[in-house]
Formats: sequence, structure tokens, C-alpha cells
Amino acid sequence: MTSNRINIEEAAEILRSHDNYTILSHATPDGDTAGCAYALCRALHKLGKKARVRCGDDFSDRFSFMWKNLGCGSFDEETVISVDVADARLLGSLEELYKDKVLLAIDHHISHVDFAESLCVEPYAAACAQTVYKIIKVLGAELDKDIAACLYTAIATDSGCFKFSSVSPETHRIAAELLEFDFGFAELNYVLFDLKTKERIALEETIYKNMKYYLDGKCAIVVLSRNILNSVDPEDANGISAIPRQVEGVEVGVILKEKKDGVWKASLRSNSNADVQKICGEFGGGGHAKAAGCTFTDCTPDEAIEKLVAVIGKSFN
Ligand SMILES: [Mn+2]
Repeated sequence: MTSNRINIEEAAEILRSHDNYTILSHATPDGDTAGCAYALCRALHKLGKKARVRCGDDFSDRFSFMWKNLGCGSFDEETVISVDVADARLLGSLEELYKDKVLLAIDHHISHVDFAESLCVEPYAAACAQTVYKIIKVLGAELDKDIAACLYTAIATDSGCFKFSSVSPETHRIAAELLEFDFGFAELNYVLFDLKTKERIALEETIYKNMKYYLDGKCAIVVLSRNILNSVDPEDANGISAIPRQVEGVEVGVILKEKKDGVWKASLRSNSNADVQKICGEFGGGGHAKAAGCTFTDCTPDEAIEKLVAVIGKSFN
């Protein structure tokens, strides 16, 4: 199917003219999808509408301020909206229930695969929350501390705390307007970016210990067995794929995770022109130029590494 492409004003008009909303976040939710959903939910409440948030997986406790003091009441769902969902498949366990029922998708993924009746997409926004912010403004819902904290979290997390190349002057302008509300951004940033559990520190220790270098130090690979992975809370393993590429001189960083006997999932991150989407494509995987993944079956980790290093090496030429 093809979604009807609409702009900010038209998206606001859809939200104004409907009621009884379910707002969907993508599975394995991040700060952007959670922040967009709860900001929009709170804004719709301010307009006197009924709205709730649903997600196929649980949100992280780090985001618990988003739903604090939020009463959604009970009502019959009439209108389904999705935020930051690039593909109906990413609804996870809610896919079957909702894939054909979404009236409006708000997104920022260039790779968006249409599933909603209407789509409001700004593919160059650092976070979907930039678009949600603009829609809330047009809707005329009054911003407050709680909405600002949700939107700030969404933008800060999706932009790597304003570090990624996707950040634009508009990203900072929106963040600056959000800072007008006294939601305690410094404490929030501590929780979002600096706070680590002892288990996370132990996992990082293992990652550093297991790091091996290839291709004159331009490639770093870490192998993590099921034993190690099963002993950590998935929340503690968030973002570990970014660690190998932090090493000076490393252009492509890889985490190789054991999924089951003989099955290894590789997560690649690039610092350079090496296109990891293409590299993973050679093995039936995909993703983005700077972040991609692929799976190896029926092999040992050493065999997977050998295959990967051969293709990564070619990408440096
Ligand atoms: Mn996002």
C-alpha cells in the first residue's frame, strides 16, 4: 500500500478531528518512540481528548517519568496513530493487531515502509520528536514540564545527546524552547547517558577484555558468547555495538553475539567511508551505511570473523 504523504498542518488537522486514540510505539522501544508517544498523549489530553500509549514491549524504567501521574481512563479505541515506527513489522507483538489500522504514522526514517493511511515524515529530522513537537505547536496544545521532558528525552537520545550528524540548527532550536520548562535536564541527562548499573560495568569489562584487532587496527571485533549474554539484563546490553568503534584508528567495529548453537549475529558500526550496510548485504543482512547487521549460521565465531574481515578489508580499498 501507499500512504498519503501529508504535512505538519494536515497531520494536526487529523488529530484535531478525531478522538479516542491509541498511540503506538515500536517494539524494543527507545527514548524517541517513547517520548513521542507520551508527549502526544499528554498533548491530546490537554485538548480534551482521550488517548493512551501501547507498545509491544515494556518501556525502560529510565523513562518512568513519562507516564507518572498520567491518567488515561478507559475508552473504546477509535483512532490509531504510530510514532517513530518505520515499518509495520517493527510493531512487534502488536503487528497483527494493528498493521492495517493505523490512520496516521509520524516518522523520520528515510527507509519508512508505508503501512498507515496517512504519513507525516521528515526524513532529515534527528528525532521523530522534532516533527511531533511541530505538530503539537500547530495543534495549539499548551506545552508544559512533562511534555517538554518527554520531547527532550526523545531528541537527546536519538541524537546521541546532540552529537550525531543528523543534528541541525532546528534540533537545537526546538531543544532550546523545551529548556524554557524547568524539567531538570541535567539530572535527566545523567540518567539517560551517564548512569550505569554494576552489571553494565562488568559487561563493558568483558567487552574490553575480548576486543581483538584486525586489518592493521582498522577493525575491532568482540565476541560475546551466550553464556555472557544470558547473564545480563538486555537493558544493560543497550548500545554496546557502539563500543568497538570508539577505539582510536578503528574504522569498523563489530560485536559478534552468539544467538544459538552455531548462529552468530554481527552488529557493525562504521566511523569512516566503509559502508557497513553493503558489507552486511554480502551476508544477507542490512541496515544503514553507519550501522548494520547480519547473521552467520552453522559456523564457529572464528569462521564468521574470517568471512567478515575479508569483506571489511575490501571496503577499505
Ligand atoms: Mn527515532
